[in-house]
Amino acid sequence: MGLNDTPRANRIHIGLFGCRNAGKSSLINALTGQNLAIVSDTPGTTADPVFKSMELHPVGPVVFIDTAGFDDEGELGQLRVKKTAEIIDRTDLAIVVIDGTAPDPQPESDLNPSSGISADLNQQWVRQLQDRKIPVITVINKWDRLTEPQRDAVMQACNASAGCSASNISSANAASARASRPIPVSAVTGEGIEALRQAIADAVPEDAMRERILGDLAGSGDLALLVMPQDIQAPKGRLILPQVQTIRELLDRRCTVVSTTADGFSRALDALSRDPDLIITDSQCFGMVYEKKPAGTKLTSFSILLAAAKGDIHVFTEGAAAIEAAAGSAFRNKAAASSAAADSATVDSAAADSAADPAEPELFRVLIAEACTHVPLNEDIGTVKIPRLLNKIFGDRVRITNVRGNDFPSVSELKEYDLIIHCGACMFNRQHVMSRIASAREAGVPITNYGIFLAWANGILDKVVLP
Ligand SMILES: Nc1nc2c(ncn2[C@@H]2O[C@H](COP(=O)(O)OP(=O)(O)OP(=O)(O)O)[C@@H](O)[C@H]2O)c(=O)[nH]1
Ligand SMILES: [Mg+2]
Repeated sequence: MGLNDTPRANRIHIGLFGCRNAGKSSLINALTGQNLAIVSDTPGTTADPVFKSMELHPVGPVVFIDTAGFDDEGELGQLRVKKTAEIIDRTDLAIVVIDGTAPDPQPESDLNPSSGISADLNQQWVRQLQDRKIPVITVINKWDRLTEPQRDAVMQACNASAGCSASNISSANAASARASRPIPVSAVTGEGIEALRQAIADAVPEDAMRERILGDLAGSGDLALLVMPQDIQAPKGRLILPQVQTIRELLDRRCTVVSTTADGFSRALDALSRDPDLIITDSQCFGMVYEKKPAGTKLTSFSILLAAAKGDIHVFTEGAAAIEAAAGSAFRNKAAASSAAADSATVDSAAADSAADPAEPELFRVLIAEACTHVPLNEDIGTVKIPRLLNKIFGDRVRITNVRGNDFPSVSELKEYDLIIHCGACMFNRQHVMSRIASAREAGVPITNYGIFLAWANGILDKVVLP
């Protein structure tokens, strides 16, 4: 990725689903005007999901996800279908591609070489996607190969089948009506591709890209002080993405932006001729910044901003409240008192011991999920700092499991946990995090994230502003 490129996590994720040979890869090539995806008449050409980032006029930065056919067979085929199904979790908008030359069961028709199996599958997938509240556009491909009467028959069959209507398109009514009809296209001649592009623009969910990170927290003329992280996870020579995005948005809003590190915080305050309107801090020095900040200055953290942009801030704060309930306020206060010590290497085992309360449940099982797949660092938040804080709160009653990247337990496996703590997910798109939140809710397990947990553990969650 070049320095000026939109990161993948900030792009609308458009998943293409359909049977093998329906023309999914050809359609991506037609939409992008480039030969990006491998096309062949051998069914099963696309094996693993393939991501293609591009600027799609008039939508903006998108990433197309080309998938293996959902009718794939055999042991390997089933594994490929599983991979395709996993893509649903991160799909903001789905295109279901139907092969117009093998569309719908019509036993008498010569249009039906595939005996209707794929039509049922198409409907199943459309329904599955719609159940997940994902807007679906249905496309009838290979239109160029059909005669006029065949076109009418295929269109009728598709309209008649409930699976062919994209009823959950959330845009304006006219756009909805337009999008609810299957769109005939030819990936080979380009017919219908412009109409498909427009349908995509109409169907993109409004909250797929919560461009505004700051909500109502900052306005024109405000003075914002940013307290940047200084830990070893910061990449050498650059800033991490949430900070870059925050600075950009503050500048777009005509704010004055001043940056400091934690150890320069007091010096930065002294250097200003007035109190800042807003301080955005690295969550790891929350406590110190809260203590020292001017009374009238609003305080929030990068992680809280990201949690709101990349998930559901209210669910996350409820998740923190669930720890409160499990731990009791006495533990919370203990954690707050020892928050400064949380960064030091020594665990106060006396405090941990005294935190054990026979009235509390035996074990508190916590899943810590990290989006990044980087090798854990010495002072890693997910594997060192948060476990240390949990030990302070729950003593040896806490059981912690760490997962990374795409390894996230199924709903039934999630039931094994009392709490999920997710990272800020700067590498994921919002839909991906929302899918995990939905799984957690289905399993009945509270979910929170790093920033909200740290704010809670430091006892100041109720003292920060939420976007
Ligand atoms: N005539 C015609 N042929 C098409 C069209 N779209 C795709 N094809 C052909 O159909 C075959 C399959 O196309 P692909 O794009 O590889 O299909 P796919 O859905 O990606 O297939 P898998 O990767 O195997 O799942 C190729 O031979 C394409 O040239 C179309 O609109 N018209
Ligand atoms: Mg393909």
